Amino acid sequence: MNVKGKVVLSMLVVSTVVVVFWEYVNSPEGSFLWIYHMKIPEFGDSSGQRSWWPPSWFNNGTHSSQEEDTERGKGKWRNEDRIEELQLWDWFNPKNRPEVLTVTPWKAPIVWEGTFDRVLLEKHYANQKITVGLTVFAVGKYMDHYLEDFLESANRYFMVGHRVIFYVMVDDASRMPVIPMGPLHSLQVFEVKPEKRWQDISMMRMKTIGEHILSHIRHEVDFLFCMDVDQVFQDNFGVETLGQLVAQLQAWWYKADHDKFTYERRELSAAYIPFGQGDFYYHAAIFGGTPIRILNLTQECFEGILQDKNNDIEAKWHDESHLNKYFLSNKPTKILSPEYCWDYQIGLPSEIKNVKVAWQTKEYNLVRSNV
Ligand code: 5GW
Ligand code: MN
Repeated sequence: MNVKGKVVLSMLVVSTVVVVFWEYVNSPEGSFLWIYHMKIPEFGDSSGQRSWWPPSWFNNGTHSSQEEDTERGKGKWRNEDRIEELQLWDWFNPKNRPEVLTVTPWKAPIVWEGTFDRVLLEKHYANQKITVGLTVFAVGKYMDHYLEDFLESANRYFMVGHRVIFYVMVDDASRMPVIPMGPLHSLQVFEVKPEKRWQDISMMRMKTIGEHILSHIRHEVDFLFCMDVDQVFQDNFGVETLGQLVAQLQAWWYKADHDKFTYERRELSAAYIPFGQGDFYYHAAIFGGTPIRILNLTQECFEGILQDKNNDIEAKWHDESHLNKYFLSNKPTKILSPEYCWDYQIGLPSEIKNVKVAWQTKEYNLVRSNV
């Protein structure tokens, strides 16, 4: 090779190294994993949408995909590249809870009381001036029965000291209870069309959350949680729960054998998980992550729900079955212990040190008139 050739070759090598390094330092997870994620079909078309989304026969015309494509291209996602994450070992100490499983086989933390350094985490996220969103649906009698307790307690315990936006979806905004909000908290109320079948109320949350992320939530929050309304906060649900993709262990199943999990076991369903597979049984009452990851989750779950409807099958535990299927191939980057969503009907075993959210009693005879 002549001198000119050598110069060109070395310039190519140097620029490749610079580009790869730049991608590395700018990736939210500080690793090559993120680059890999960007290349898989999940986000690979860079449109943030799938061709089926939203299906024409379900589209109520709230947004145009063209417009969203351009906006995504401009990087208008509030969280994109903005939030720096701490190294796991700076804030997480699994050895403090030797009696429980604190790390998944894929090395994600399972957050139990005592495993995290709250002071350090608080300081870190306060510096980043984060905003956290929380979606909750209260349709029909669920509004009168649960919404006030849920929001009042969330106001007291959810992400205290950080900016919070509650996104409340109701069928009749005129019946919305008045709930005083803390100075950093705001409330946005949206009306949704009530579904006739209760299974559909629960499942259509996936579609509605996805639409709201696309049309506004992605500009407004860095992290988003989605919760059932039939529960109350009892202690701090803080920044230790934040992550790219966060799943909740179901209180009745965290000690059970995998093959006893109530996953969907019929092959015809999109939520099918064969025996011998599956990591944990996750609870659909709490999930969270960055808006872009939650968008993907809601879209994929809703796609599964639609596919099942076309095949005249409904998964055993509805949206929860599809969520469990999603987490099988999209591993959560953080898992919350059952202390974050506890059912006192179980009692209070010694490993449940501090209950952050408790299930409300299931008064189905009072609230499920539309069954
Ligand atoms: C109504 C009848 C049967 C099942 C669900 C409903 C229902 C659910 C409803 O009438 N209104 C409503 O807002 N929901 C939303 O879906 C609530 O946010 C509720 O927390 C969520 C899931 O339904 P859940 O809590 O009854 O389901 P499980 O799995 O906790 O029993
Ligand atoms: Mn519930």
